[in-house]
Amino acid sequence: MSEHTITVAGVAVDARHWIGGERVASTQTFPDVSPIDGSTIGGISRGTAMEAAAAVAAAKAAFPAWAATSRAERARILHAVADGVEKRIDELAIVETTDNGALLRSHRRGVMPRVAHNFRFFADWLLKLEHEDFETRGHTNHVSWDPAGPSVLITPWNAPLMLATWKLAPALAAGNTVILKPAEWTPLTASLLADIAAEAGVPAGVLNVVQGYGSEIGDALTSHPDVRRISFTGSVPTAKRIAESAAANLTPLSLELGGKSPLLVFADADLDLAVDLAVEQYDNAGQVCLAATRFLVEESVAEEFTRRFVEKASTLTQGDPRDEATDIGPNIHLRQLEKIDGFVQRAVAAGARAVIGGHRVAGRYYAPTLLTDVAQDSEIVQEEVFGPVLTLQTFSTEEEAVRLANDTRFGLAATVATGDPERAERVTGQLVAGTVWVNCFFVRDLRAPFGGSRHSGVGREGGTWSFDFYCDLRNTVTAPDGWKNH
Ligand code: TXE
Repeated sequence: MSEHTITVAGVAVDARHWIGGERVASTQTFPDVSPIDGSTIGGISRGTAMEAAAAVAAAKAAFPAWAATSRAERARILHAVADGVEKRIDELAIVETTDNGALLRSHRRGVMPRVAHNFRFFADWLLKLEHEDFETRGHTNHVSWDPAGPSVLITPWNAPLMLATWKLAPALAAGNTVILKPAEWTPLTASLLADIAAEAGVPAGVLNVVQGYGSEIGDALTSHPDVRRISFTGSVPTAKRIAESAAANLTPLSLELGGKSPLLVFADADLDLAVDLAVEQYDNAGQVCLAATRFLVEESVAEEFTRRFVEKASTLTQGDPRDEATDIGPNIHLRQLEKIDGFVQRAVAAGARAVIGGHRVAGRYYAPTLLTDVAQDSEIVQEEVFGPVLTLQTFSTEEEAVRLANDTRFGLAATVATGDPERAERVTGQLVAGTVWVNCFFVRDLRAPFGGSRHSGVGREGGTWSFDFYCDLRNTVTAPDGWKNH
């Protein structure tokens, strides 16, 4: 333990950066605040351009050896990281909950086991990564995946370790070295992961973690000429700033951004299922990029759907995310709460009706809200709120449902509830969305592509698509009997 150790629910977390296999402190710190009660957890090293440069230099120095490490050895080390995560699931879960306010029971049973799985999945996928050879007039075209180099990963606070490891696992598997910058609201689990990775045998400089405000350390990372890839999950305005900064070096970008996804409920749907899917949208206090926040319900069942939704939503328990019985925890910080409430109050002033909620509750919580009487072109229908605020509109034809569903600048996901397989096929084929769920929600196989269109992002993550991004693909063409001519 050092003076830089923060103890969170009995777990020791180092508040410094992790650069080149060493803990590095900045001269200044920033406060890390728990959304559960607003208490200060501790002071975290506040990185600047200096630490950014040091981390990129460490990643650059470590790259040749890691890239040359055999696939089998890289996979073995990543499985060891997964083992380390599994051993510390309870610690990671309580630290993450204290830091971001999401449910402890979800972190324990769902999220942290999936964090371990992310490492196992990409380690195993690496070993299977192959492409068929192409023949052209007797010449062989052989495709290979060469690691691209130091990669900057910038991640948000709503699912910190989960989203970081979606990027980290394939980047490391591919043979890249990494500089991970977690959100300033949730710095802790990335620091624990640095410890776990070091114990698992990830060499010094292969994984670097830097902490700080995006506005202070971000540009130095994203504009650095030695950075070969940038992967970002966060907001649209920040994505645009990063794209501008990366343009100086034409650094390839992967951008996973927000959404305003629809849930289409047709009259032929199993209404109980549709209501279950709808209530699920309050998960993580609505701070989920994929959330289906716009309910589009066929007119003839709208009243019944609303009645059952209100009945079910009123059974949700809001409170301390560490309690087993809690369904909805706090929102991340006061600024976010003010932002959420601003959206709701402006919508109400414009004529919306709060069927439930529509106001803050004590502390950092927002009452689960459903708004009706909202216009398609209104702010509340067009903009991502990132809180427990849902809207309901009705439609009378399938064409109208599709038109409303596609009528935002986003294209991340869509959910369709229908009992008619032909309708499902027709409708899903017309939706602009990277993921479309039919009579289900949030299920995803890591082999499948994940990402959004339009302002929801650029590129796809998952399976081979992740390796395509983190690698420079090379085609080696060999002449027939090429060796005889030399
Ligand atoms: O995001 P930011 P914020 C949406 C959601 C939310 C809004 C604002 O609507 O209300 O964004 O959240 C880093 N260079 N989503 O302000 O700023 C920052 O430090 C480099 C949706 O927290 O995008 C953090 O690590 N990095 C989303 C990360 O970017 C910079 C999840 C995300 O922060 C930077 C989160 C810069 N100039 C928010 N400025 C999703 N897609 O799930 C900031 N950062």
